[in-house]
Amino acid sequence: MNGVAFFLGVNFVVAVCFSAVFSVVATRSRSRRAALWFAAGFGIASLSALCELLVAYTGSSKIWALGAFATVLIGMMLLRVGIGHLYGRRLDKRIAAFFVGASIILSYVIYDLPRGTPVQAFSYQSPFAVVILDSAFVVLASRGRQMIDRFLGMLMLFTGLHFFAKAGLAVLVGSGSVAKDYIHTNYALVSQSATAILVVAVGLTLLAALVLEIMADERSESERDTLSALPNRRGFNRQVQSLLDEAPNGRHAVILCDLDHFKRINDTYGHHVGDLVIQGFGQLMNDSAPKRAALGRIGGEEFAIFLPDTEIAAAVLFAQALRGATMTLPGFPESLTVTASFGVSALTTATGLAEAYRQADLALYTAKNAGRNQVKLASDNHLDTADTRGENKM
Ligand code: GH3
Ligand code: MG
Ligand code: MG
Repeated sequence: MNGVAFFLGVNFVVAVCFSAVFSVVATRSRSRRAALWFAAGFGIASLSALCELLVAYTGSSKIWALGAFATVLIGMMLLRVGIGHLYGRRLDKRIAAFFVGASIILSYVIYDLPRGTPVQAFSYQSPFAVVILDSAFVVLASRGRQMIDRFLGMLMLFTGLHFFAKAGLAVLVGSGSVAKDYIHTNYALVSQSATAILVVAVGLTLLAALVLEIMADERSESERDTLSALPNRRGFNRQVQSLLDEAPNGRHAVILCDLDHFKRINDTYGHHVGDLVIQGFGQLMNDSAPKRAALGRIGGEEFAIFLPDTEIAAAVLFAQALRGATMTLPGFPESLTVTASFGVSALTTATGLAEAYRQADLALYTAKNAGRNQVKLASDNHLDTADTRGENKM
């Protein structure tokens, strides 16, 4: 078997495999449309390898040569559409269709030109370069790029430019005097093997971008409590850790909070109303907490708040405001007043996280014992016994 035919076979199988994998990924991905466009792109582009073989081994070279050109270009354009979905820059379908149509006509026109001239070689390769370079710019110009996106952008930039290098090489070493000869040239061997490598690299990188996105979504799902819409204990702990990593020597505050007599609410009004209270309290926490705070539902009716770079007095004021707002949670029968108890502690480098939680928990316990619906402050190793019940006392 001719070496080029071998690479064409490899390219065909690789492109079909990517098409299949992207179809499967589409069933799990938030970016389902992008994955489906990638599947379609690789599927169509895989046909070009078959067309190249038909150019060499059948009588009607011209039609198959045009087919090879068109399928690669359409496949690339479909990748560009998918990239537009993934990176938030949609492609105008009419412009895309016009560009592909015009490029196919151009390739038809240049087919009979002497092969290996600069005009022929660059006219042939430029449409591929334009589509891939445009994709590269969409990726590189997108916001919130991660490492994988930067890598993809640079890889596509390189891939786009390599088409110009191919054109230069075709001019230098020749790509066969007629299309039928192409498959027997050294140029074809280099060109097809470079394509094989770049197709695999781009395909794997796109796949990695989608898989990383799926993993991030799964993690965020596994760290969220669906009832309160707050992070669960795992999500809360992770957020606290990243806030601590940002400011390891800062002075932070921890607030633990527990809804009062919640069992009684369930028993009197039903479990459904209990659920609505948890939902309402979660919403209240979300609405009233500072942007940088970490919030969490860490147990059935237990919640935690981590306030980074916050003095303890400010944390107590915040807890006090939250306590007041809890009593006016909207949407419940008048006979039902929801209250909550709070324990507040300071976290410094000397305290450590575990100790800060322990102290906040002790303070919460004291608030419960002191009659509930109040905020208690832990300071150092003893609890500050100031009764912070009521709006103005603290
Ligand atoms: P205290 O003031 O001492 O905290 O009394 P409490 O009744 O709130 O505390 P207790 O620990 O005795 O009961 C908590 C109740 O919270 C028991 C449990 O059934 C209920 N609970 C836990 N998770 C949920 C939930 O997701 N929905 C509902 N409706 N109830 C829940
Ligand atoms: Mg409770
Ligand atoms: Mg409890």
